Amino acid sequence: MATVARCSAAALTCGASLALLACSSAGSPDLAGAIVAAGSGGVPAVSGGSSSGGEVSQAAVLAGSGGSSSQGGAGIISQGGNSNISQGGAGPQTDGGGQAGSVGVEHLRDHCVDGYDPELSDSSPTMKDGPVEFTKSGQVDLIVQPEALEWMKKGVWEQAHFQWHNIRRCAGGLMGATDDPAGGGINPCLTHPELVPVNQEGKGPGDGLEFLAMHRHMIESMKQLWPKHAQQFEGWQHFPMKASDVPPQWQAAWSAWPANIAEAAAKADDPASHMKEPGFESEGAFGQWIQTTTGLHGALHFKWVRSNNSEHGLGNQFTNIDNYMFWKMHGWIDNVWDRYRAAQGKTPRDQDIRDAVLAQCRQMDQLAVIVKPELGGETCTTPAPKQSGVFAETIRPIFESETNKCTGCHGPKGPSANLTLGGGDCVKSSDIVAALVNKASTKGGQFKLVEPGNPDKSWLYLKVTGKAAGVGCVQTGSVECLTDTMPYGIGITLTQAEQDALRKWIQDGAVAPQ
Ligand SMILES: [Cu+2]
Repeated sequence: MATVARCSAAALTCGASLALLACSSAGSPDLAGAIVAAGSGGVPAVSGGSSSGGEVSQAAVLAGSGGSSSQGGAGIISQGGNSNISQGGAGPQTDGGGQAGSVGVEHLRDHCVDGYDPELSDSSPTMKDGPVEFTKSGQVDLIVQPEALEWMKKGVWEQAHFQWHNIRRCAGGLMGATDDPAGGGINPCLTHPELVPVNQEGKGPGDGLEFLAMHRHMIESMKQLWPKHAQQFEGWQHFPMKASDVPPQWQAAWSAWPANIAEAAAKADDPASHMKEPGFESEGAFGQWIQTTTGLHGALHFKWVRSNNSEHGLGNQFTNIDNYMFWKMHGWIDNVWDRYRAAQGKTPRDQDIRDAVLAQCRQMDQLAVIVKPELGGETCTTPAPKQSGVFAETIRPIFESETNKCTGCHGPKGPSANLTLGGGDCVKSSDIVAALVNKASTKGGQFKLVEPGNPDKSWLYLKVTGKAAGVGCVQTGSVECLTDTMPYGIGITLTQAEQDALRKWIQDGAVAPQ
């Protein structure tokens, strides 16, 4: 569990820096009404460019999960009023915007801590419950409502979710990491090694717990955004064992589970009776047991795959969160996790789990910003006061220069290594310095980020001058050594004069700006 604790601590640091940002909904596109042009049926134009045809219609009847959708009305998913996508509107790190009456009102909100406000569409009469039928190649698949789909696409949740799994495959594993364009076309294994978890997929209870916590974060978020339509994201209470447990569209394809899956599922449904068995040693072990050891997770994904309609399919790793059954099956995993905790006398709201979920929220946000940098863009409306002094006038511009681009990754939102070096008017220079001076590095062993008077022991200086590998960095506590030169994968970009300026500022005491 050491890794999880470390992860949480790092996440809280990041949270502190995020909380400094004043987010305003003024710049956010109004999601209400932007999403669905409801009306006659037809071929959807799904935003995000992933659709290549296929028909979307509201599913008529639900089964196995309660509730019923309204009839008929097919919807056309469109880009609608989301004209200002570069503002990042509903991105994972803003609060989604669009609250009535709050336009222009500044507020601080950290969705990983405070949760999301409901979307306006939650109260809209056009928003429906239950699944939407997506038909292609004569095969019907079930997806979430267009309002939810649109929100996820704007925040690049499909890619962020994929990347969350991807960085757990950097060292190989079932699938192997990829920079497939469908997943955002990035490979954080190479570009953001600081995000690569020690716990690789299936390699232990640490990964098992992160797996549970990450999907809980996603489920909780969707329920916060659409509390009146939360049923859509509600998991099965019990593992579906017969055709009538699943929506009608899937009943004809029903077949019995393999014996080993049925047996494991029955155990998972009743963890209290199996607490002494292998796989039940800890929550993380339980998560791993569900995700990999027993094959339960994979069997659930595979069960609702259509052979010629993978566009939003449960077998499509890039888009599977679009699928209605994704939320049913992951919701079931989430439910049995709570049952496991209850068997230990714990509750879903205990601090350890809140921390674990928070850490995964942060990580998914960071990945989303890497996929779509605009999401990390400027959203504050109150610029920080202008400051003077060597740091503000000479050093910070080095980090923000078009050549060095340090703040492209170490910006105000979701910064790499939780380190913000500037990046826009809303970042206060003295805050940057405060987060550097005498502060421990996250991947620099025994070194501080900046040790006043001592540039040769200042990790920031060592990293940008290519000297980090030669100074005897040793893992200190949980702080490993990542000695690559920054910018990562490029090598030294600071000119000699810039390096000298940074050196002198540190030598002179790393004085904070006024
Ligand atoms: Cu997943």
